[in-house]
Amino acid sequence: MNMMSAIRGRALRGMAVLALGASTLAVNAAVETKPTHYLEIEAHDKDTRSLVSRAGYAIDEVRSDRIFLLGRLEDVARLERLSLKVKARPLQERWFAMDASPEAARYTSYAEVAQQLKDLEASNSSLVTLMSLGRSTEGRDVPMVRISGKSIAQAEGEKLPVIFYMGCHHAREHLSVEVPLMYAKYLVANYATNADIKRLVDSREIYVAPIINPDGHVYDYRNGIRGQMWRKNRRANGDGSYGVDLNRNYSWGWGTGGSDTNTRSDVYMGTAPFSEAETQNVKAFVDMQPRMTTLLSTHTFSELILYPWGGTYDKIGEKQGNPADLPVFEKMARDMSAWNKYTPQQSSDLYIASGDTTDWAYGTHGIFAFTFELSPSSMFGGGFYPSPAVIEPTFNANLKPLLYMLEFANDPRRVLTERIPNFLQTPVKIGVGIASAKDVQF
Ligand code: 0X9
Ligand code: ZN
Repeated sequence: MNMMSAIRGRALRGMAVLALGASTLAVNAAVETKPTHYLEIEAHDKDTRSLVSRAGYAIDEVRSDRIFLLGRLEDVARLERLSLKVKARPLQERWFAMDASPEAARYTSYAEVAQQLKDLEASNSSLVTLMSLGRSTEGRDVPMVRISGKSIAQAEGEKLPVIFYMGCHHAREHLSVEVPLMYAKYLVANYATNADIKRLVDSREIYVAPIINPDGHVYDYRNGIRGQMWRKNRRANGDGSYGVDLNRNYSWGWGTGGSDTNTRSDVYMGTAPFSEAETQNVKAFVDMQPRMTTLLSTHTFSELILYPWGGTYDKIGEKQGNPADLPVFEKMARDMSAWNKYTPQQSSDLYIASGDTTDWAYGTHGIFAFTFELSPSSMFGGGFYPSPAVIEPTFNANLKPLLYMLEFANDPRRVLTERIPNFLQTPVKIGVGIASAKDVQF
């Protein structure tokens, strides 16, 4: 199938055909090993952090002298056997709270995301096409919008650059849904009145898929009550356990460290690279987009801008990749950090983790692929379920970084030689206010 017909084949007109999955609140009967404690581990360097990630733990928080992760009391002894110093704190109820009130902002459910993207298409059909990236393990569609002033045929004829924004590989990372969702709406809402947005939307093909892992999101999402603290997808592993870590299931360096063969681990890598429907969806789409130059996968939390490699300490170009790309990644990450004040770094400086989205996208396709770990900076500041009051400021802080990626998507190497254009140097009007006070002038 050629690319155009493949994309057309995936375009879905109307929510009647967007499968929302059978029972959205079904809870599986099998016993899950839920975390009970937040473990604090003394760790002064990346080797110590990688010792922990290689032992099959998802590290949730990194500080200069310690790390934190969700675990259970039995993990304390296990980690101590690796000669680590560990403290365990019982999880606090407030760390699970998905606050909501009728008046205040609240997190968006899967069905609402699908509906809002459908509405976006309905009221802006010349710019927006609702599609499905594919089906999830439990049969839900993965909603995605294509945003462009040009048709697919025109975009192909003009060889427009393609950029892909994805959210929610990890179920409990709800802010990672909100930012790409608000961004899609922002681009459409500002097209008619903002000449720079019009220029970019007319000269790029933009794809936004806010929930790559719908089953996990539905399982985790609770409006106004306790979330489930769930990370993985909802694959039944066949032994009573559920879930594969989608950010360990991509093929580049799959299974070479920082992921686990134990099905109960939060970083379970799956039975094979791309064993999961959700990562297959991303692969099938990206593989047929030769003009895709840039990609962002939003996650939470920690306030970081990460770039490859994550599966090895080697720098880009040292053994794999093009050495000329390293300064481009570094400059992009640094430029973007001026707006959101996040820390720019190579993924593996955090800890080794193999099989993530960005290593695959860059390694296989040369795509300038970034992971943003959005707010907050710590579990103690709200962790995976910060107050929904942070949704808007988090979007505001990240709007310019997202627009910057879009600006340079036609040739990311331009960041080395060209100034950041004026429209990114002044506050961006977002319709509901002015960009964050964190905003800086270059
Ligand atoms: O561990 C992950 O998958 C990401 N962090 S999260 O807390 N959202 O789970 C970070 C991935 C960055 N990649 C590597 N460190 N390799
Ligand atoms: Zn994540």
